[in-house]
Amino acid sequence: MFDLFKKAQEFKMSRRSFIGWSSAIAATAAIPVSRGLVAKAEANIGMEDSGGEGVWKTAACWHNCGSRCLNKVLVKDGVVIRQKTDDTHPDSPDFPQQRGCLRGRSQRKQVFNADRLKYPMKRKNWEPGGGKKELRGKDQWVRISWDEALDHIVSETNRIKKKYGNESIYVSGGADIGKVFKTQGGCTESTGTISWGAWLYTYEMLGVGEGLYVNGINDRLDLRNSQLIVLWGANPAWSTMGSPTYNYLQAKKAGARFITIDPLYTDSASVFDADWVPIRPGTDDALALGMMYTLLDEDDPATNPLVKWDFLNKYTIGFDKDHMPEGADPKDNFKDYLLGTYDGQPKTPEWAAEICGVEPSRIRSLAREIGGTERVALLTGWAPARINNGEGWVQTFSTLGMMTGHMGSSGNMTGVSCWEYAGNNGPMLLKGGGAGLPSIDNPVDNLMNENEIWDAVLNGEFLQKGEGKRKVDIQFIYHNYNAHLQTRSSIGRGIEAHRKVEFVVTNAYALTTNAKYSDIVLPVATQWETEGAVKGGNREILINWSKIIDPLYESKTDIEIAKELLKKFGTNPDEVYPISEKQMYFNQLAGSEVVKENGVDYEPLCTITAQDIKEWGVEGTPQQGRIPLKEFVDTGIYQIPRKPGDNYGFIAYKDFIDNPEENPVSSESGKFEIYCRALNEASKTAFTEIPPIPKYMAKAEGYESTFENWETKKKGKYPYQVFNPHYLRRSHSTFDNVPQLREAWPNPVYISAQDAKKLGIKEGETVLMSNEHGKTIRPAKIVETLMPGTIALPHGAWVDIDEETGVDRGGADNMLVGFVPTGLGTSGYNTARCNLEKWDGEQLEDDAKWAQRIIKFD
Ligand SMILES: Nc1nc2c(c(=O)[nH]1)N[C@H]1C(S)=C(S)[C@@H](COP(=O)(O)OP(=O)(O)OC[C@H]3O[C@@H](n4cnc5c(=O)[nH]c(N)nc54)[C@H](O)[C@@H]3O)O[C@H]1N2
Ligand SMILES: Nc1nc2c(c(=O)[nH]1)N[C@H]1C(S)=C(S)[C@@H](COP(=O)(O)OP(=O)(O)OC[C@H]3O[C@@H](n4cnc5c(=O)[nH]c(N)nc54)[C@H](O)[C@@H]3O)O[C@H]1N2
Ligand code: SF4
Ligand SMILES: [Mo]
Repeated sequence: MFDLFKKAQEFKMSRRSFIGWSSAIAATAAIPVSRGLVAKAEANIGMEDSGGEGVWKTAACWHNCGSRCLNKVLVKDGVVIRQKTDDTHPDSPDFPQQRGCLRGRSQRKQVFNADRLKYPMKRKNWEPGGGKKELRGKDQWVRISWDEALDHIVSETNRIKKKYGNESIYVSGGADIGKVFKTQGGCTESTGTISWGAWLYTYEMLGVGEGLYVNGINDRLDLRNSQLIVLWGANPAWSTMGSPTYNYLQAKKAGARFITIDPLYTDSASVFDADWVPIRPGTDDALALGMMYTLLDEDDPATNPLVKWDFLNKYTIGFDKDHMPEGADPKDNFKDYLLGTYDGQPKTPEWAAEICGVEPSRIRSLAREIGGTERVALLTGWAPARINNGEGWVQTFSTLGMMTGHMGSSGNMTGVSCWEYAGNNGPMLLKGGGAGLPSIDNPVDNLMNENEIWDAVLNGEFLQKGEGKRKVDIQFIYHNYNAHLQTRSSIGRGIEAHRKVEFVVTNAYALTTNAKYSDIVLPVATQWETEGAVKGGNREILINWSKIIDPLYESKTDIEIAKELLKKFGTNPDEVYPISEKQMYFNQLAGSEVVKENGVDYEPLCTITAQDIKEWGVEGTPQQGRIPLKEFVDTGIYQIPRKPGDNYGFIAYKDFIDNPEENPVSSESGKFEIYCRALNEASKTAFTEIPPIPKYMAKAEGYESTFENWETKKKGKYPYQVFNPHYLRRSHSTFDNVPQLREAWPNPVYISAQDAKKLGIKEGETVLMSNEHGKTIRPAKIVETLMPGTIALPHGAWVDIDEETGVDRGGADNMLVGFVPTGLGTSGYNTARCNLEKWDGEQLEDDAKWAQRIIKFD
């Protein structure tokens, strides 16, 4: 997953001051964990808490934040008194420290938050069969014992299974609870394209993406060889904390120029002093087509070589009628589509401008810059693909890289730069070991697409991939280790679905949205309260965190809960967990590997002695590795120092480019497919048809749908486009309940100064965003740095619905995102539209001042 950022251009914000600012937020008083709230702190193996100075231990920062950093806590007398980040070695561009962000440094505020759930509880008006189901989300809570809670879960499971079958149990988030239900006859599960948007289901067929996780770009040191870096819908300064922003700055220092193509002038654009090309969400394919038309139009191999014909001819199929796959209609080639030979519409910059909002002259100059520069990094985040009908974006973006030949050589790359791989791709140089648990099959094969889950619950059918519609009658929802009601489309439909079924259970450590709408809630321990684990991040690091404290209050770890449930079901927990949690942790350490200096082979990371095994009290075999086990556990990180010219560099697609016959890509033809038969074919049994070549398509609930009449440009009921940048105060919904983070990063909705003026909205005034899916309010942050006509509603705020009006005051993005399954089933989070107006009710105060969700029992 990731790393960090630094240094500004315009603001002259230095790395130190930026980090210093975020750490200032976290640097508050020690958390009182006495009063019986916290049991004793566990010493690291071999590191005793002397009770004197205390001991620094590596604490988990385990969230899906797109990064992974080193976070340390000072434990003294069983109390966590301070946090710090990576100071294990001096910081340098080649060997950067893995520094934590404001969220990681506030981790103890989350672990010891006053809103931690203390006991198992049930909804007051719940009874077997559901009781007053309509009260879900607004009922009172009653404290119950673990025994009672588990008995209810087991008896309801058995009742529901008997009446409706195992298919009627939907376990969201899988993990340990999924395993339990798989041993009890199975359960329905779900799947989706969530993070990746349209990349997930398409990359293999198109032959791009280098196995997706490697996403088709080069490693960070090679980035320094790019002359031009285009960040196309990517904002590492917000969505990949850790080192990526710092790494990009090294490329800048080496001479690279930056362009960002984004509805928002981002902090990344500011830090990199980028030229900003504002664009409407979900219209990037139109821009790319307008650019490709320009390339074709202006290309002259002798005087102005903009199109890399050799590249197209050797490595791709489908560009023109002479390079079509067998069986395809030659008229279906991409070049003739661009020129409008058969459809009568050349995809000129003027045509594109009307859709994407970028001036035709800028479209032309962008094409010339990208086509006319020798070494270019075309980098996109996943956001522009997290749209309805998103497949066309993957096709157009990739084709632009092929046409300009910016693939497969030093300084040239076209692919996804995002999450833990932002600006730094290539095989992992370190690999964590497995826990050593058996895998458990699910006897039920229902897999609901997450772009229709709540509709499936309400309507009783879903599309089983590759097969067709299937009936389903979900009567039990068990949420574990996810925030589905919050993070999947259509919270409104989700709440309806939760109030329809007979039983809802959630494991949670605070009253999250999932938990709030449940019948029974089980308090789960955080990762600070588990044995420890090894976790990868960017390709150069492996992190190893230890147990900090025993589970708080009556909470139990995920595995303990699963084992207790198995016992109650009459299944021997050893079938699923034949080894202890400590053994699982040890296995991860013992199985961890590090690349050898040749950059190809791997060796064990840890040297383990018979004495180590005895001290740990586990089963194992002594082994020779790179560093002593104790050193890895005490340091908490192993990081490979890099230097230019080392053996760890990576150039995406290089093998294919060097020898395409020997090293074909993953597509049917073995070449990059501009014409992709397989994609078109797969879409015929999915939601909507996808053309085999990149073609512009108006997106469901996209820009065109903001008009009542496209010809006359009369706006419709929902004239504003709304999209969801991933936001620094939280990792999705996680951390949103931490008051200190709320204070540091208020959660406004960003609207453009032009729209604010038109609507008479003033800074800080509460505004209402509404559409047929829901309504939500937020204070307005008026900025000059946003594409007019668009609204940036930060992703992941905890929904907080007024039951009278149905209006959410939390600013939850998925109040406005509906279920519009398109293409192969991509979640279309960034294609939504709504009305925007002044809110005539009470003005919102800062949510940092809101009461926390602290449960009081009668
Ligand atoms: N509108 C809109 N929606 C989006 C997106 C968007 O951009 N716009 N982005 C999408 C993306 S990219 C993603 S990845 C998804 C993320 O979707 P989710 O994975 O559902 O989101 P999180 O908030 O990370 O949920 C993690 C949950 O697990 C809980 N948890 C944490 N640790 C533990 C533990 O040890 N045990 C248990 N049992 N629970 C734990 C946390 O409290 C939290 O409730 O959201 C997607 N949703
Ligand atoms: N702070 C924070 N960081 C995170 C996360 C988080 O919740 N919080 N989540 C992590 C996860 S799981 C993931 S998957 C990644 C996601 O990483 P990304 O998908 O890269 O992140 P986003 O913030 O959604 O979008 C990146 C940029 O794209 C822009 N954008 C949005 N829609 C469009 C569009 O249609 N066209 C163009 N050109 N630009 C667009 C946004 O304004 C934003 O500046 O982030 C990770 N990082
Ligand atoms: S939340 Fe993510 S980016 Fe922040 S410190 Fe933790 S691992 Fe690093
Ligand atoms: Mo994600």
